[in-house]
Amino acid sequence: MRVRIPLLVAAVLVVLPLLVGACGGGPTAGGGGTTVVMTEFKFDPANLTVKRGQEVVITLQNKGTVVHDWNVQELGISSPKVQPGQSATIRFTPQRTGTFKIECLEPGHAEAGMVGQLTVTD
Ligand SMILES: [Cu+2]
Repeated sequence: MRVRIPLLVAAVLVVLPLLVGACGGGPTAGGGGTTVVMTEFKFDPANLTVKRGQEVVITLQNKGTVVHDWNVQELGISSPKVQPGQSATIRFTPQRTGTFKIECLEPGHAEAGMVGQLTVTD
């Protein structure tokens, strides 16, 4: 027993970080989604082109100092409000082709330039 317990502890210490590492790196690194960084007062990238009928996954990263959000009102797409330093992921499947306005709906932000364009193609 004196030998087995330290071995078990050692095994757990080796295996656990591997499991945690495997889970932690998965969806964001390899998911194929797009990341949009939000600051005062812009989206980076501001313009996105996507395919009609294909699910779009966008991770919104707020690297600014005030709350921001990401919306395409014409298509009924609204992100949650993202607090400074936080991220949120939104998913949608556009059903119409065209060019649509992206905007932050916090008061004054769109007017300050926090806008972009979502282009949906066939
Ligand atoms: Cu904003």
